[in-house]
Amino acid sequence: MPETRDISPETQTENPVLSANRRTFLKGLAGAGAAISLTGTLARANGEIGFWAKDLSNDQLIEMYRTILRIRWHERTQADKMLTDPGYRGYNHFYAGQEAVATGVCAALNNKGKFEELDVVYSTHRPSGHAIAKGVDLKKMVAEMDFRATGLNRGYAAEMHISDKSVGFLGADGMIGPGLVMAAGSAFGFRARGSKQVSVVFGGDGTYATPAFHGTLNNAALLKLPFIYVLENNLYHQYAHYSYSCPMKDIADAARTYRIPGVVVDGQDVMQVYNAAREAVERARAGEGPTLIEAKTYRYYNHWGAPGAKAGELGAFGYDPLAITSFRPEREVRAWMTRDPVDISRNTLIRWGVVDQARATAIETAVRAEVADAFDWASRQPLCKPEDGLKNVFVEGSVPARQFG
Ligand SMILES: Cc1ncc(C[n+]2csc(CCOP(=O)(O)OP(=O)(O)O)c2C)c(N)n1
Ligand SMILES: [Mg+2]
Repeated sequence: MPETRDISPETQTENPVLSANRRTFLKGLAGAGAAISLTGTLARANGEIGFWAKDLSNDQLIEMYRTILRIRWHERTQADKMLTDPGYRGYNHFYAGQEAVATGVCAALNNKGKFEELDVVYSTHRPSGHAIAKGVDLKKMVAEMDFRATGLNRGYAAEMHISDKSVGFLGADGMIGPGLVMAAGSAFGFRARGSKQVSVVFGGDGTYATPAFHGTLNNAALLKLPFIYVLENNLYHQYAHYSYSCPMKDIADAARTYRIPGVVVDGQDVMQVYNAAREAVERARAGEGPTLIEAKTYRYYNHWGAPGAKAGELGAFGYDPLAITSFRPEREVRAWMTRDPVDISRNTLIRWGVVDQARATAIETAVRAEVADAFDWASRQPLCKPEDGLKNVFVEGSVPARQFG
């Protein structure tokens, strides 16, 4: 059964396993060859989650830290642009605060190689973090969000429809729910072809009350599809708390209905997310069927755009006359910000002896420069032309009907 625990920042304690010095911990494990118990941190319906992060190389661990930073600085830079640059057309549903979820999940996937071998990710209306973690070209994504003709999707997609087949990022989706159905369709295709690929879909707490959630999990369970649903529970859908649409504290409990593993994970801790995702991926590749992962997390900005935010500062707070920012208490936002995914991942790497403070700072400086470069490059790209609006939308000529079978 999925573990139930209070994950509010006030009661959150650090994972005792991850808090231990990594080297000492690994030494202690040597020869034991035992399954590692993360009692009190993670559990799934039919057993404990493996501590997969211990197998990652220093380079892989640092790359996860870089990804978290890349997402964070993308969000901060774009929010500042929206607040200060009247000529900037871009917008976003900001992902800051949730970076460890996309990063930990995508680190467990195959993101490079031939399309027929890639694991695929379907995203939401809040896609920038998922896209960056899956490996899309940052410059082109930044250009796309500003409607540039050389953007990832030639400026046709902007934020809510970005996609990049070359890395298996099959697209953002403005609708709440249907992403699950499409992702399960890919998973069905993989199973039918005998491929080892895995299909992952991200979604929010707002999807629980949709028919797509229940229909998809039911069918994915019945058909044992290589399908993973990563539900990012950031407590709110738009401006309503999730308790308005879900009777359970842990949405992962729903997995019990469909007899699949339901995992609750601390979405602020990339190692925990990675462990849970890796376990689900192993299960899916082995033909054992789907997993529901519920990552408890929080977004620092508001539902959409940057109301309540100030340039140069992280997050959005306070009261505004349109009541867009006042749906959640400022102290709740600040409490969650004390468990910041950037800090948690940096501190873990330092504790494990993977980097020291100076190296961590140098990595962050380099990522900030990379993000600044991407925005600079994008700002010099040609804009879409209105007359091109209907190009690449309709197929010209006739398309022969084709029978599958
Ligand atoms: C089918 C559908 N209904 C309503 C909306 C409007 N809408 C956009 S985002 C959103 C809330 C989504 O909340 P959640 O799933 O928790 O994701 P979050 O925004 O918190 O990341 C709603 C209701 C929509 N896009 N699609
Ligand atoms: Mg939500």
